[in-house]
Formats: sequence, structure tokens, C-alpha cells
Amino acid sequence: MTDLVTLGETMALFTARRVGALRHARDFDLGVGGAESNVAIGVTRLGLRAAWIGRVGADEFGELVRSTLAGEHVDVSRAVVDPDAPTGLMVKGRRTADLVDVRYYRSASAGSRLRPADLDPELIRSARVLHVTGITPALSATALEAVRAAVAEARAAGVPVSMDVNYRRALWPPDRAAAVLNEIVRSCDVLFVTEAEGRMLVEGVAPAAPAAGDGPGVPAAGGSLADVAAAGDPAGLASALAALGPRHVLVKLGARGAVELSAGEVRHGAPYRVTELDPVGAGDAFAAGWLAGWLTGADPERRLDTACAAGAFAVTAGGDWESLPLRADLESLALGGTGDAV
Ligand code: KDG
Repeated sequence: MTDLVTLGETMALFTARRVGALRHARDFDLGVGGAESNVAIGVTRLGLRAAWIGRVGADEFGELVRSTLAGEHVDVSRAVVDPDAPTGLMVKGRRTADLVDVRYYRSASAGSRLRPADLDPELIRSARVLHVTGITPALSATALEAVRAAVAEARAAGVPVSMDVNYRRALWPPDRAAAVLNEIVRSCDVLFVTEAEGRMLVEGVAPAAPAAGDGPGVPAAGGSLADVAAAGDPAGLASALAALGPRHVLVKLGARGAVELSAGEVRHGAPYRVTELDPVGAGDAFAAGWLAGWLTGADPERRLDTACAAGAFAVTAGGDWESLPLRADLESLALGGTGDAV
């Protein structure tokens, strides 16, 4: 049985090795990245079973995507190889030592041609959770329909739906994103947002986050619930989002940790102090950590802590998913082996 089923686009990812303008990069690391497959890898590393549905081109990069996910024990048996479109590309540069910049070459890619017929309804019906993101609906009309169909299938079968908003400014404007994603949020059980994304959903305000990437995830310095409240009102935002339908709302606060609203109770997840190398993928790690805790019946404090620890781990090395933790890594973080819990 599959614990988590997800669908989306996974691209080949070129990462410049040297800091500076991309035009001066001389060599690149080649890997893969995709928000949904990052979550699938994240839960698999924490001992669960995950399946990824998506399209890749009939090319070397498509092979790379499938073999990388399979190598991480993600079930890719439903991945479609599309002979008529290439695998999408993502290029990651380091404009400065602290500034990661991400560019996409994915319009008309195989991944963006995902469609409802690519879904395996039986796989979705038999899963314990369906995880979707706000990236896939932005890729094309058929990809949006695929997300809608997957969510409808899950709901009809009583399978909980999890969604990470993952707003990507490079893909669509905030007003269109808010309108489309609001509809999906209403069918969700679990919702992951940054504060800016949450405001976009409830107020239609454009997130100030960068065009791509995950936002800062959950790295660095400490913060109490009072600091959190002073910096905005994440608990209030969580209630406004819960009013749309989700039973669990997770607001990611970057260096200030995270706030969860579940069953009317607000919890603050404390951040972990780690050295940040690459923030991209931290939100996916957070979602994977939370979902793994939820699916294994961890108590609410522990599952939120697991999410924060997984988010912290993800920023400690390059790559969108490579630094996702194993269970043993989480223990070492809690023991102070890799950083100081604050
Ligand atoms: O969440 C990390 C993702 O940004 C990355 O892996 C690629 O899916 C991706 C996207 O669309 O940005």
C-alpha cells in the first residue's frame, strides 16, 4: 500500500558551482528538482512509501528524473514518458554567496503536459494521503485539470488531501493564483503556506517572495510565540485559512519556526539553528516531516518538531532534496549533533 501519492513536474536541475552571474558559471552540477517529488523523497526517507505521477520527455533528462526518484525508493511506475515534449529544466545560480536565483525552462515541457488521463485512480483511492502543490495548476490547463481530478478522486474515496501553496511568481500572477488555489484549498485537509502565501489566499495580496524557490524554510535563529505574534499574526492568519476548510493549517515562518492550527489549538514549532547553504526545498522538507509525523500517528508536538527539523536539515547542503533527513539524522539534530535546538 502507498502512504503518499503526489503529482507534478520534476525537472532536470543545473546548479552553478561558482558564485556570481550565471553567464560566468563554468561548470554545473546536474540533478533533479520538483516540489512534489521532493516531498515524496522526504517521506520515503522517513520510512514511508510514496508514489509520484508526472510526465518526462523521452530524453536523457527524463531518464535522470525517473532513475533518481526510483533510486530514492519512490514508486515511479505511473510516470509517463512523453515522446512529443522535452523534460523541463531548472537552472540554479548563486548571484552572491547568500542569494540563490532560480530560472525555469519549462514552458511546453513534458511535465506541463500532465493531464487527467495520466492519473491512476486506483492508486489515489488506495493511498493514505494525496499531496498536491500550487505549482502544478500553474503549468497548463491540462495540468490544472489533473490536479482537480486527483483531488476529486481522493475526496470521493475519503483520502485526505494535503496541499502546499508553493506560489511561483514566475509562473502566474497572484490574483489568478489566489482564485484557482482558493478553490483547491477548500477541498484540502492539510494546508502548508508561508505568511505571504496565506495572505495571498485570504486577501489576494501579492507575496513579496522571490520568483522561484521555496522561501527561507525553517533555518537559523530562535523565536518565541510572542516574537511570532509581534511579527504579524500567524495564528490569526491560520484561523482565516482554516475557515476556508482545511483541518490542519501550517504557517511556515522561516527563521521563526512555524505555527500550526489543528482542532482549534495553536502550536508554535521552534526553529533549529543550522548553517544555511541553500534554502530551496526547505518548505518541501517541512511538509514531508509533518506528513510523515501525521501518517505515523506522532503526537502533535512531535510532528511539528519533525517538520521544523526536516526543514532545517534541508537548507544545510546544496540540492533541492539531497539533504532531506533520515530518521537517524533527526535524532542527531535533536541531540545537538548537527546544530543547536533553540
Ligand atoms: O520547492 C522546491 C522547488 O522549487 C524545486 O524543487 C522546483 O518544483 C520546483 C519549482 O517549480 O520551483
